[in-house]
Amino acid sequence: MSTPGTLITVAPTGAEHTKADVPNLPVTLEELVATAEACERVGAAMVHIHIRDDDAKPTLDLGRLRETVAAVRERTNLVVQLSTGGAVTDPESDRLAVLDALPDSASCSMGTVNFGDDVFMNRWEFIVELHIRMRDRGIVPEYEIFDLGQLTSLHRLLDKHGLPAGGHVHVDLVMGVPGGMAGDTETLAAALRLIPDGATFSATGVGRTTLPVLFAALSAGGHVRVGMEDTISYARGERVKDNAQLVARASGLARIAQRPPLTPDEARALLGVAAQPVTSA
Ligand code: KMH
Ligand code: ZN
Repeated sequence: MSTPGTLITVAPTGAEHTKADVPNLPVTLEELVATAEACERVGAAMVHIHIRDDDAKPTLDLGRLRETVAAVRERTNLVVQLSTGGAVTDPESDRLAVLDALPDSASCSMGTVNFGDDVFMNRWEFIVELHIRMRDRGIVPEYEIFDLGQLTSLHRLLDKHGLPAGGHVHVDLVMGVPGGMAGDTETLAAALRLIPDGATFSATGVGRTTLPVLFAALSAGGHVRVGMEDTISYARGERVKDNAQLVARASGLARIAQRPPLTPDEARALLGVAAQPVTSA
């Protein structure tokens, strides 16, 4: 399962933080693309994107998503991953329609989970629909795992419906969500026992679990996701300056672990993402 290099994904925005609370959150197209450029310079190979509207509120507007995919492709070489998770309030129809923006990759959350005071709903039939539509469009999924039972669901999905586009299975363990699995080494080790043979994994720790999960993932031969979607604290009492600061820290630790950051092209090869993007469904 381990590879020599580390895939670093940046999740710069998310759907939960408000611009009022986090003024340095990238919410406009220009802020997002400038962030993506800065993060690529310091070692990111993939960007996990949620977008905002003119009022900085989360949106799944298809026109904006298409414009975002095009702009990030034009100004970076990053693997472009769109969130199909959206915000907890987004309807399934809008979440499925995200795929019409034809990103290189998209998230596919593997089950329903309490999400702080909310519920992040992912019905089985919806998961299957995402998986199949992604394969039809040549979009490589990243299976988002919030709790251990969701890895059992992933086995069920692959057994019943086959491998995804690209033929490779890549999982992201999203740890430390209030309502999901804990973000610590013991839980990561438990998750690794359940990951499908041949799959790669990355991990991200939400909030104060960011560093324990980063260290645990690197030591276990995994990849990492960092970004302001998942944490806005850099250290105790110190706010994150920008996403590139988090990526730079992860890159430094990956180098110390003798597993330097993968380039975007190396990440494409790892994930089974086509060198040339699919531009029509
Ligand atoms: N915003 C969360 C409710 C994903 O991007 O696919 C869901 C989420 C997962 O962030
Ligand atoms: Zn997300």
